[in-house]
Amino acid sequence: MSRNLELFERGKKVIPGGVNSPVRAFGQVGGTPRFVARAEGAYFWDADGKQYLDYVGSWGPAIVGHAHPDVVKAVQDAAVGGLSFGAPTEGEVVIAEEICKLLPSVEQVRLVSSGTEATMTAIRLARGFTGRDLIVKFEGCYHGHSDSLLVKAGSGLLTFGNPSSGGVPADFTKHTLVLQYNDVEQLARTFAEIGDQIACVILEPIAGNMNLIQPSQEFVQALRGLTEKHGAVLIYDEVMTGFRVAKGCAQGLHGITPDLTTLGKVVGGGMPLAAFGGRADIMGKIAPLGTVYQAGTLSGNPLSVAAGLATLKLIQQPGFYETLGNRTARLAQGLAEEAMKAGVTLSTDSVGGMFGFYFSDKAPKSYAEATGCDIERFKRFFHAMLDEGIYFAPSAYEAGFVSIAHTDAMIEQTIAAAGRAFARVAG
Ligand code: KE4
Repeated sequence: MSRNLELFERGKKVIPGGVNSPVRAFGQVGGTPRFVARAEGAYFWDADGKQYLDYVGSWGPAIVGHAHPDVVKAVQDAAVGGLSFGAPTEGEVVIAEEICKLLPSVEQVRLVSSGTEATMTAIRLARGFTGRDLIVKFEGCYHGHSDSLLVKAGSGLLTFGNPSSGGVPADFTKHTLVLQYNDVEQLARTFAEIGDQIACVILEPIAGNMNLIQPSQEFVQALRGLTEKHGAVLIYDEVMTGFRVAKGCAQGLHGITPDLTTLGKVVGGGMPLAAFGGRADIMGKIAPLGTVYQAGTLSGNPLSVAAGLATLKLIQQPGFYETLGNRTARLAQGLAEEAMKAGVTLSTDSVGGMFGFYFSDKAPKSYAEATGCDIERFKRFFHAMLDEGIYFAPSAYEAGFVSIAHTDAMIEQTIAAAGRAFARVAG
């Protein structure tokens, strides 16, 4: 029996589903999850010692490659000085200054330990700042697992959310409006009708949780204009896109100044560090200054801050994003070329170090289009690539991630492997 299977069977006895986050269980693709024994650069080795080229990278954090010597040393050096104090440290000031330097829209920032905490608090802050209850999200966007965000579109014009998870009372989602990504007309109609009741709109500025879906410039411009006009707080949830798609994040690519931004993943370099920040007048409402409460035992802990600072230094090296973006674009192009050769219908897209591929004739622009892709063929392709030693996200509704450690040769090796995999799934 493979060690992966043995560990999975053992794990399921003591951990629900054998995993500590649902997507890791291979539920959509079937088969046995690969238990990572160790990772370095672009690779990880599973419990059976098999090597994989990793295009998940911990769902985004590993942008400089796994176990980068600078990041590991920074964490080791921090660890010998103590792991957590529950008291302020110099490093927290330094990384807050760094984030504010990199993101002009962020005048003040608060560190937390997960993206869920960051978005949950950003929404509470927007509600506290505006005195309004209603929030808006978009179908197919994921912002972590806080109750008011676990909603699916309701029926009817103003699609107030229905809980998408067990254990979430309807009362907890009745103030959450779910609109369609990239639907400018619905957005305008909604704001015309109830814009002055809306506390905030939270957006994945480049969606990565219904596969990669880019917004139209018209959509992001309309969203910024309408929120400004109606006094609603615009929250750019850049937990995934932050320092992933560009040094200036998605807001830099869009030329949009959001009121609040949430960060995670890359900003912590793989350690538990996330953040929310933005306009000083809004951030001034958070405790201990204001009445909006938020707290965290491990917020800003020295090891996460050390990993984050080391990572933020590495991504600012000259040419980092040009190289990363070119390699990612080459991967997307190569996948499309190989699929065409095999007669398989495939579209691809990429932004910075993030990519998506879709078994459909065009890149989806909405949740409905994303769910219309050929999932069965995706599953077969996923496993064919796993056989080739290439690890893509185990879900058709996730984006892929390239690190700076993925060399041109590795990208070409992946494209060649995809050619063989497409041939297996054609027809
Ligand atoms: P965490 O609580 O998982 O740190 O962050 C939640 C979150 C918030 N906002 C966005 C845009 C996110 O993508 C996420 C988490 N992303 C998923 C990837 N689809 C994490 C992977 C998982 O759930 O295991």
